Amino acid sequence: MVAKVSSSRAKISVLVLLLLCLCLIPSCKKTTPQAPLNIELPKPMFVGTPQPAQVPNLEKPLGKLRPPFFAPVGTKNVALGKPITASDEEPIIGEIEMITDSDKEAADGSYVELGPFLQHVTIDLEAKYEIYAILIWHYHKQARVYFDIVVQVADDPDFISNVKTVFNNDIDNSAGLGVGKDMHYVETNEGRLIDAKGVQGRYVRLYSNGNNANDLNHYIEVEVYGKPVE
Ligand SMILES: [Ca+2]
Ligand SMILES: [Ca+2]
Repeated sequence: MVAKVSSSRAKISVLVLLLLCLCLIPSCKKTTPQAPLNIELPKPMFVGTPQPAQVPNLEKPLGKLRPPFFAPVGTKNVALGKPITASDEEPIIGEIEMITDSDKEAADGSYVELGPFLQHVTIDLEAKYEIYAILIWHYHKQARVYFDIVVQVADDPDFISNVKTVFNNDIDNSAGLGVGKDMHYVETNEGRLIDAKGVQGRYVRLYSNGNNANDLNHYIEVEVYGKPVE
């Protein structure tokens, strides 16, 4: 009997030791210090998030401000003032350069209007970065939903090498880049924050294919939060 008790005690001790080890292992891993991104928002043009009717697969509004987004300390907007090209080289309104000029206001004179149907813009970050977040403001004067939003990161301007898709809400593959699982969403002054999870690349490309109000494609600003690849 005594022997039995002590052997089960030994078993319990081993178990406790094992659990202790398991608990301690994660704290041994080197963790990168994180900080919330410092995102400056433009003035809101409407209250709440009106939900346009007849948009399939539409995300429900959060009903409150977006919570802070944490990324490694030192992560900043590396798209500011960087060169940008577009599938529509002669926008109907504005200049392509306005997409990375830091002006995010909704007013006329702050947005670029690209032609109808599928269009894309490509930002050259001029070096390879670890990308943690991509923020997009298409248009926020009215509550709108843009279609076929696909965001990709690559090593080359032709998007052949090391292409990674970080967002895709093209539910029927009409853009030909694959069926996307992300949801449609209403544009607000908060812009859309895409969690890019530290993906590496130099070029960022954003597609869209009109919106629920018209066939045209608008951009106010795109920010790419990253850190240089060490
Ligand atoms: Ca701008
Ligand atoms: Ca589509």
